[in-house]
Amino acid sequence: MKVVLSGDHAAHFPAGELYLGELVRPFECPERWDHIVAALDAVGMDDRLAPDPVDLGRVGAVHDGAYVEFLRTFWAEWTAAGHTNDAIPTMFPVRGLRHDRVPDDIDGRLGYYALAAETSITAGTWQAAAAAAAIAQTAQRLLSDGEETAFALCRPPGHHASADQFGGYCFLNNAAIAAQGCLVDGADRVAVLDVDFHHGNGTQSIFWERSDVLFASLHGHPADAFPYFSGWGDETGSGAGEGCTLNLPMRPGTGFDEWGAALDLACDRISAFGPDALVVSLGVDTFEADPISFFRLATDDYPSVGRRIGRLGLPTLYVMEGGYAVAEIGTNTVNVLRGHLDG
Ligand code: 6XA
Ligand code: ZN
Repeated sequence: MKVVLSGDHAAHFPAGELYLGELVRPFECPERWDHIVAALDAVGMDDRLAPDPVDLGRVGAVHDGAYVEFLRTFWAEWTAAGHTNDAIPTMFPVRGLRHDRVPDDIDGRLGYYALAAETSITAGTWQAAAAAAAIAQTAQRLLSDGEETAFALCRPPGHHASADQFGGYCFLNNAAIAAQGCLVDGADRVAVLDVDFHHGNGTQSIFWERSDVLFASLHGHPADAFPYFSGWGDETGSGAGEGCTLNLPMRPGTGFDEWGAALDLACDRISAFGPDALVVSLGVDTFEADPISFFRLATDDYPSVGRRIGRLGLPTLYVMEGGYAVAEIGTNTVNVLRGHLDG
């Protein structure tokens, strides 16, 4: 399996994450990447390549152009306004407020384009986010050119980013960019399987009305877990996309028996959809020792995750999302990939 990766990820490491009323060291930290690379090394998965430059035209097929421009120019505008510290959004266009006016003020625009306040923006955020999107694009092209599998080692992750909002550690939706790229490069239908602990609200919203992309997600129930305001089972898509969204939320303490059964259900739905390619939003924050999540998957469960996904027999692109048990993130991630390859 080819692995696409870039050292540019390290440019994104804000000083703090707003977490339960405190500024803490971000859970989404650069060492996550180091541990994954070390685990790939340990099993000899060394077929690696750097991404081609990001294709912003294609990014614009899933993101709002003004939002991408906001991300690209944010740090210059923020510092021009006299700020030297990282930026944290504090005011949002919530219930009862207008969504149709984009503020001029940079702090106002920060809130307009944000869905949550835990995700700080720092000097290198755009460099890293653009590189992550480029990684997804390059890995997608490998798949479209005939590779059976590929791993896009993206950081920062992407699945919470909607067409025009960042948050949940995400800026550009790497998985959605890849899924859309598959369609542009010849696929008629693509499935996105999101096995990260958190609901991929951004991916869901991007493809909500689309019949050419199936979005299936296993995640912590939104009554109990971030992002709280999407991911219920009754969210099934709308318009042409009605029935093309499948949400399987699960409660605190869910272990592999129940989670694996939900995965099988999602895989059955994917088979029935008949896609030409599969994009997997691969988070391993389902792990029992994850510091911010509440499922109970064990390291030894992850090969079975990859095996079950591999049994679909589809060209499959794994796109890295979350996972914050840093010491184990590499082994857990590689276990999924190896499970897929070993069948
Ligand atoms: C904020 C939690 C953000 C979760 C990000 C994540 N308190 N998404 O892992 O998959
Ligand atoms: Zn997650």
